[in-house]
Amino acid sequence: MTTTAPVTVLGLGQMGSAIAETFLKRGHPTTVWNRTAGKGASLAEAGASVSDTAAEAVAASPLVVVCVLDYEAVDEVLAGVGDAIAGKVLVNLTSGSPGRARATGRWADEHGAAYIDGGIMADPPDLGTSNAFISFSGSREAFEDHEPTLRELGNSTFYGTDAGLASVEFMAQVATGYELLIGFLHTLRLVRAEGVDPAEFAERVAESMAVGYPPLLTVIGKAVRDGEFPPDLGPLSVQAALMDDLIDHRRSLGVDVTRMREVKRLMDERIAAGHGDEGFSSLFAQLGG
Ligand code: FVH
Repeated sequence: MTTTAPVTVLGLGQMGSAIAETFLKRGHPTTVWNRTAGKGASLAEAGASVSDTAAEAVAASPLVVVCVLDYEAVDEVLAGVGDAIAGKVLVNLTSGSPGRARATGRWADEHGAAYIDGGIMADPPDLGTSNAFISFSGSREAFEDHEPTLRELGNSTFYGTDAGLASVEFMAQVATGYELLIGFLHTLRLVRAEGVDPAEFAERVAESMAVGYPPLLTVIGKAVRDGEFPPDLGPLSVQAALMDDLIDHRRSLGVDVTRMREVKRLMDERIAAGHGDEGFSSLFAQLGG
């Protein structure tokens, strides 16, 4: 497979358009289709072939990338494609659950296509740059055959032949971000209520996180895998001593204390179980399962 292999892109929303644009810029003959006509105009000017139907677009290339809003949309698009997918490699970059990815993989299999699922962790303008991270899983053979083309989109990692694994990675990355960011938003209420500039505070947090969090995350991941918990962030017995003040401070300013209460409860439970010398990562053992 040369790096200028032909590609078809189904779905020309913000992300689908960025994908098609990236392929075009890197010299891949690119065929595009979108449910609503007209969205391919600027891509056509840049050299893309615009098809009237999804099935016609699929027929144009051995590699077919679909990136639409959700799995309801994927199902609709693929229903229109039908047997035209036979013999092709279908790469689905639409976000969704591992279960939906596996089901789409079975659909591809029943229709004679190889299936690769993917999760894009990037904003559309970052596609094709080193700021884009894409998880892939599914047919290893198809991934290896088309790896140079798929790598045009960004840093690409293949997670295994279970089609759901790319989505597991994507969902876990997205969830990590949301869990952290909702806590940050609540804390910005506290910061603002205390008369501190939220933008300046955010800059300071960005700096301290850039230094402290990468090694901490690595330590926590290893501790959870091995079931051995060092005193990361200090021993729980010391950390717990701050929790009442931390919760009271937030409550006094009308800031949400749900997550802080959870942290305190888990610390109390862990200490009561005789593990006060362990660190924050040891709260994992209190979460069950
Ligand atoms: N945009 C982003 O920042 C992110 C970042 C990380 C991952 N995603 C995922 O990418 C998928 C597509 O997102 P998008 O940003 O391209 O979304 P839109 O710009 O809203 O475009 C949606 C396209 O889906 C088409 N579509 C919707 N429903 C149907 C349907 N029933 N049948 C066929 N196509 C459908 C829509 O077509 P049209 O409305 O123009 O006719 C657009 O092409 C998504 O999974 C993100 O989570 C994006």
